[in-house]
Amino acid sequence: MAKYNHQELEQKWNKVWEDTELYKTPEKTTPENKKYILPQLPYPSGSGLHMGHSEGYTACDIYARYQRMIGKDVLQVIGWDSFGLPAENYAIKTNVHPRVSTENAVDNFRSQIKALGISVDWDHETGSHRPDYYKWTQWFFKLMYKQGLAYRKKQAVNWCENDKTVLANEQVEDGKCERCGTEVVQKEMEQWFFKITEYADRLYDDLDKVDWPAESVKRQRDWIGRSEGAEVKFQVRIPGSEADGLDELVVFTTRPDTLFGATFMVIAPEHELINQLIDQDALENAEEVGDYVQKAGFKTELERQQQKEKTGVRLHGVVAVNPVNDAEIPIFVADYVLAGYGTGAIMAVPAHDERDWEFASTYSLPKVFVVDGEGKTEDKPYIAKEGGEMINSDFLNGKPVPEAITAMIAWLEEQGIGEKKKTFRLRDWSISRQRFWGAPIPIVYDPDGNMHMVDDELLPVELPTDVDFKPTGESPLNYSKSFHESAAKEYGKGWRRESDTLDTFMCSSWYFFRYIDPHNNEAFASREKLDSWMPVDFYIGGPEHVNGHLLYSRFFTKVLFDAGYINFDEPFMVHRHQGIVKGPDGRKMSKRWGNVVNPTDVVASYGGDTARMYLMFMGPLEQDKAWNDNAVQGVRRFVQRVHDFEPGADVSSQEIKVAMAKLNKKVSEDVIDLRFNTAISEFMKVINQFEESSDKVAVAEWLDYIKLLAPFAPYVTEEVWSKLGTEGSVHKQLWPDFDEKLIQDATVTMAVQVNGKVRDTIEVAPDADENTVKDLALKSDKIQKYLEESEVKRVIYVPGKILNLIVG
Ligand code: ANZ
Repeated sequence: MAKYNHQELEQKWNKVWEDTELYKTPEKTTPENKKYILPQLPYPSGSGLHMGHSEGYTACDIYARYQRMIGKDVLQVIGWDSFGLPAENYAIKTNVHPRVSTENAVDNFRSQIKALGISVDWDHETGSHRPDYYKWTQWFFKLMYKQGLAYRKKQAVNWCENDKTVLANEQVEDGKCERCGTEVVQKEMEQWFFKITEYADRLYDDLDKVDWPAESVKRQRDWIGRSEGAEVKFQVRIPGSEADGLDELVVFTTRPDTLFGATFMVIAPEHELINQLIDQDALENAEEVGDYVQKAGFKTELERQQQKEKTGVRLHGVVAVNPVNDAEIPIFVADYVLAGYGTGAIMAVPAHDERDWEFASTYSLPKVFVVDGEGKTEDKPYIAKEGGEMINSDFLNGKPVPEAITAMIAWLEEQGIGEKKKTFRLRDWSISRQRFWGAPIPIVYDPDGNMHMVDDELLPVELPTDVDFKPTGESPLNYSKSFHESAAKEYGKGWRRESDTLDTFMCSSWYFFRYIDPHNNEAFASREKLDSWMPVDFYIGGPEHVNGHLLYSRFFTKVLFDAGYINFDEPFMVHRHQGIVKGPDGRKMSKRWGNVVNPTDVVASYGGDTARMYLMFMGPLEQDKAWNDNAVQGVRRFVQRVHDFEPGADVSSQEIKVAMAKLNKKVSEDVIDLRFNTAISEFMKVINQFEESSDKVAVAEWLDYIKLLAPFAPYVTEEVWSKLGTEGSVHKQLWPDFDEKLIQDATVTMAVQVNGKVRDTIEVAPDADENTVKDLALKSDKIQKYLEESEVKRVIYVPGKILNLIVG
């Protein structure tokens, strides 16, 4: 027997598979038979594939290979999220142009992925930094614009001083840049935005349509942050004046039921009322207010939310009128109210809100309880909603809170001073970046500064080469001569291009559409292919993308749906996460701890089969787990044993047939549920049994074993398959069937009842007939005790479950 040499063996099969185009996607498919299976696209970094990638790709690949073997048409693709900050930062550090370093990284990634035996169709590969890809990224920008969903606005945006760029809210973690950890500051800048907020309601509701981890659905919903309540108008006036008042103050509240308890108002420092009152000369302490507003401007939103002490300044000279009781109540400006949420103004109900309570305590303002219920005391705010009942609230008195909310909204609407309202935490998505390594925004400006979309025939607007890509805070493209000259050539003298580039999250919001038709030059993908392959059936990726990429992709899909390009409005029907692979010391793999295990080294020393199987054997896919070198060697020995095993019987023994049927059932179920670790233990158990009695194992059963193992260990199974003189590739075989009867347990324990009460249990065959079971039951002394003087009148029998003797 040939010695197991993983290097030779794996290289050989990689070449054969490539030459025979083994993983080519079927030309045509049907909605019932298609399986679009996708691992999240990687960012090709200079340091190569890491364990997280390898884990996700392997899991996806096992699933895909299984689907092929049960006869599905599988599309599995990997491409590159190859624009963006990391490539640029790497380029800045090493002084290699991002175009060069990115292509190198891509080549490296591709060969590393191939060495893991991942069965993707490389004809479908694409990368977001390639002009034939970003032509369509630019087309999507235009689509957003045409749909009224792209706009330019001067706004305070998140700014990272280190990376010298704007960041989306999703790219800020705890007030810091997610890439480099620098404290993010707010900066007023003209930016491009997508109106993702217009889709907030649908993005929230349609999560009902998908099969994602419950925790991720919740996190995305929390991020969208839908709040249901009411907007209420308060009149603002000079105290005691009869006139209708100066202005109106509109607040958003989730608790309109507590209106009778609103004893003061608070507005955000940025609220427009302040300037209006100053203009109208109505503010008595304009200077003091101005100072406070200025100071608040130095704080980040996070600081404002987290600060313990509530500060504020009363607006002297004006009051607000509570519409339910005409009470004149003071108005404060305070920075615990945020400008960007709701209306930037609140009615404060100190008796039932923590922050308002603290503020009222500091400024000695009245606290009026309007909800009563269990646990209410006078020395702290009473927060309960469920179970509370209204007091001190006129027409609401005695009503439970939910009913009071509805009644109050009805009253406000009747009076024309308020309405039911939903508010969202989600903000519009800022998509322009002052960086080089991204897709140019397809906009030109005429000599008068008016903006025009670049015509479709002139796409892509290509990234120029005559640019110093180092960041300065201004867009590097501003200084490219060729970039702007090409606009003048196309449109006329004095025309210039937009110099900002697009956020890379825009590139990755639609890549799964491109994968199905990556070489199409007429459309981002043909309608025919969209209709037959989309949506993605199975998507694997990291949980860190829930509030960014996954939300943006859903948004893009809905926009395409609304514009009539596709007939579905959710991109990823089933989504699963992989956990984190930690270092052997249990810490996160990092250069800093010197605990990085490189997948490529594992492939070199042990082989792709071992790397794959060990990654899956470590534990449940979605859990975090630590690397263990000894266990890798154990898996490697298993692969070797598969390679070396020789069946010795003409016909397998019954025992072996039963073991195989059980293995088949277990593996088939585990693959679907992604419980690869338990499937692998079962393979190990069965090979032990085989080795102990190889003279009882026939080639037929052994080949079934090999087929079942093929998705996990594609190389060694192909080798064994070819050695046993069978035709074609093991990866083209159909998943073996098994006989259910073989694995039914020989007997089941059945309860025997007398008049409905369990009196004994007996062991019977699961499909035994009624008479056999009854005779057996009647032999039991325990049962006889209850039958003494009576006879069996009727028998209720559910095979495998119960026997009930009705006596009387
Ligand atoms: C009166 C009230 C009474 C409130 C009560 C709460 C409890 P969520 O659920 O997070 O949406 N609020 C509204 N706009 C705000 C802003 N810009 N900055 C800070 N706070 C703001 O919270 C909605 C509640 O947060 C609103 O309901 C409002 O306070 C406050 F017993 O109004 B409430």
